[in-house]
Amino acid sequence: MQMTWRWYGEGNDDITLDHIKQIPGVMGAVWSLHDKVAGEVWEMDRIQEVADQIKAKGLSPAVVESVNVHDDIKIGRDTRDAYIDTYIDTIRKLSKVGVKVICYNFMPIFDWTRTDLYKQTEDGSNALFYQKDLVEGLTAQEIVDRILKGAGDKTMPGWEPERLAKLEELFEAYKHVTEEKLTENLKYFLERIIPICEEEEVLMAIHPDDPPWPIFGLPRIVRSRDHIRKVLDLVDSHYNGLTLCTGSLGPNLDNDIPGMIREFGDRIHFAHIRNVKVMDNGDFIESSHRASDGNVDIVEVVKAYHDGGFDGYVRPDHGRHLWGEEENCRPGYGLYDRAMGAMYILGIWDTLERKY
Ligand code: CS2
Ligand code: MN
Repeated sequence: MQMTWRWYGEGNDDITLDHIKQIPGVMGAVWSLHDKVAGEVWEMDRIQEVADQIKAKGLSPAVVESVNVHDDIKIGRDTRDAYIDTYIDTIRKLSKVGVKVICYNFMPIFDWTRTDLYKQTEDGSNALFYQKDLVEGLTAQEIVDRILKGAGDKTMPGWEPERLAKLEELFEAYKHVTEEKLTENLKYFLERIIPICEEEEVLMAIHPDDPPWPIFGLPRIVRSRDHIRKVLDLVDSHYNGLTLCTGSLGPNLDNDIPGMIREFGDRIHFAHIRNVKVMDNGDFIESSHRASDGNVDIVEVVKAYHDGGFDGYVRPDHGRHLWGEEENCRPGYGLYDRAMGAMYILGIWDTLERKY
């Protein structure tokens, strides 16, 4: 397994490439052009610039998270072909600088959804929290207002204020997009891009829906074993693969995550590892990576990867905010808990590598 770290870019992340280099075992920076909204052209010189910055520090730019998919593609509007052309152009350009994996998601309107970005926990740290009855009781607009207010001046991928300003229009556009329709639209997208990925040797890795159930009446199609199987079968190519995110699938306790890792095997191109603690009422909070701190058995997760000879990319996903770092970091993307997470994962991995 190749350990990586999500980096938001020069001047856009308090955690610099120099910091990242000091975390044992990290070989790559997971990056994106974070100022680009879905559907925008990625210029070659901008791509080259970031890849060069990463390479100059001896790190690999092999993973991009994310190239976001325009809503018109998910909705299946006539304009989708032009947006797919732009997506293909980005795939080709990324391949030129050594990108091997592109992580993306196919969630309508929202990326990961929480009700609190800084929920206090007993030990004084705070973390991303999902309160089920609030999401069920509030309108989408109320949740958006809550999240954007909580985020303050920090930008969060998938929560672009400009895009969410048109929430009503977006919901109207998705009115007839059922689970089946969304799946068909994903198939259409994949059928066009996967041949290019095969040519350019760039692996696509769809990220699961977070939380793994429909919210605000919007369909969600990457949230269980059966859903993922279906997505991988839409286009049966090694290049149509998965980002297996334990923290996204974890809040549904019926999801057997180690089982999925064993089943999907070499179609997993990128592993996101994080833990969640699920309460009896269905609320959940992001916990430390340690298996005993949450409901995802991270030891079993790493063991499943190890048993399968996983040699793809992995990163510690969200972490809690510790020691006051929430003043400066993006929600879920502080330094300390993620660095400890990386070490926990590598500790399990290294132990499994030993033959006693
Ligand atoms: C999140 C997402 O769980 C995660 O990794 O931080 O924002 C994720 O990057 C996107 O859903 C992938 O497109
Ligand atoms: Mn993830």
